[in-house]
Amino acid sequence: MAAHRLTPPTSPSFWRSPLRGPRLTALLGAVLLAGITLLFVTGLLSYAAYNPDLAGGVNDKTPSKGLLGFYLFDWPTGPYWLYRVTQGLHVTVGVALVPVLLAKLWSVVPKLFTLPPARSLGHALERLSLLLLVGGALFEFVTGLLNIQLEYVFPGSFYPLHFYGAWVFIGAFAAHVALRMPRTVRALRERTDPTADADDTGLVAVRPAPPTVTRRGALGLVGAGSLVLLVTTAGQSIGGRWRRTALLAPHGGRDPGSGPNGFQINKSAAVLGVRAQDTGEDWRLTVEGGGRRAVLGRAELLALPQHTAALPIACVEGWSTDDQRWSGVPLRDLAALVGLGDRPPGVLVESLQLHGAFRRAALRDNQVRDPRSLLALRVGGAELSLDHGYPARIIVPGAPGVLNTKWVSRLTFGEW
Ligand SMILES: Nc1nc2c(c(=O)[nH]1)N[C@H]1C(S)=C(S)[C@@H](COP(=O)(O)O)O[C@H]1N2
Ligand SMILES: [Mo]
Repeated sequence: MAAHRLTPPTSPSFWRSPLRGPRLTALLGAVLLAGITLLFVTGLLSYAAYNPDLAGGVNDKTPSKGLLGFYLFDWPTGPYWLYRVTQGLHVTVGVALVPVLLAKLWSVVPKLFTLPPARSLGHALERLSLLLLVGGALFEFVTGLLNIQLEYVFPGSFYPLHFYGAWVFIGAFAAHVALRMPRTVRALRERTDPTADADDTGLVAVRPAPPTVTRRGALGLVGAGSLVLLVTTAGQSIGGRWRRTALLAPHGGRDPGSGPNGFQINKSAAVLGVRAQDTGEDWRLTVEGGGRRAVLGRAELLALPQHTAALPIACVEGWSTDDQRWSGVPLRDLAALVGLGDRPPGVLVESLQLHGAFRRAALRDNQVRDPRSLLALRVGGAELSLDHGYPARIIVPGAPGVLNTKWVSRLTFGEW
């Protein structure tokens, strides 16, 4: 026995679990192939939804995204729950895949220690790509999880990190899938693993320990772990009665109080430096564009025709409010006040808050033109509460929550 303890991890006989083998790795790999593809697509959608190309980096500060921005398109305003679904999927599936990712890494960890480090140039390149693959996966999952758990630990810089990381990771991932697909398909077709002698993958233990759990049992444990994460996360975006199952949701599960303003608050007025004197009687909205300017108080805004739209706020963190009945002045009506009523352009929205990352946001012309896009003054039939953006906040259908600027002080219409 003493001799076994001295076996280094670089020796094949160090790794003794009888569970490892091409079939386990292939099954986990197939789940990850489907899941990570979904994460990549919903991630790209999320990025496009930010209007990252507008206003020279108001919404997105990613330096020189260059070619990587090639696929960007104008994010639509309908269906009004669009971002709620795409981002809810991104975050929920990402969280639920964590046990699968860990199990997959565990299933191939002996390969990390294989000696010699490189048998040939081809082998060296392959191992380098695996470094990008594993490093990229860990990086994307860790930055994503930190962002949803810790309320933007990296204000502004999360997006470039997660964005560039995604492209590096997906490149290595595509190469890995292409290289391993034939062997994976074969492993999935075979009913039993080859014996260690015939093992061409180096995954099967040469000196297996007695089994403590069957392979099916181990997969069941991973699946159960994913299911628990799924059920305790999904409620924050599905909402309604499911919200109560969102035990893991850091923000969506918090008690927001009751009444018309009783829904999630991520950042309060106090935290962001919204001063009482700036939201009181003296508050004015400045509307600019087309060389004209209008300045309105809250009573004047309330005297304009009011429209109502039932819309959720869906945050990049994956949580979402239920639909709320917002009412206020359509953005296109405000554009008309400065003579841009026919085909209104986009708008730059500014908040009166003193601190925090999201003091400005740029909306595209299609968002301004949608009659459900409002400068909201009321919600659920009541005044907006201070924490929900009193005296006035933006609400736009289908868009990420971050574009729904609170405590608006200025709207500048123009081709952003
Ligand atoms: N002025 C201002 N508006 C803002 C924010 C902010 O930090 N400042 N946060 C945005 C984000 S990220 C979201 S998801 C929505 C909802 O945030 P809340 O829950 O803090 O109201 O408001 C948006 N509007
Ligand atoms: Mo958000």
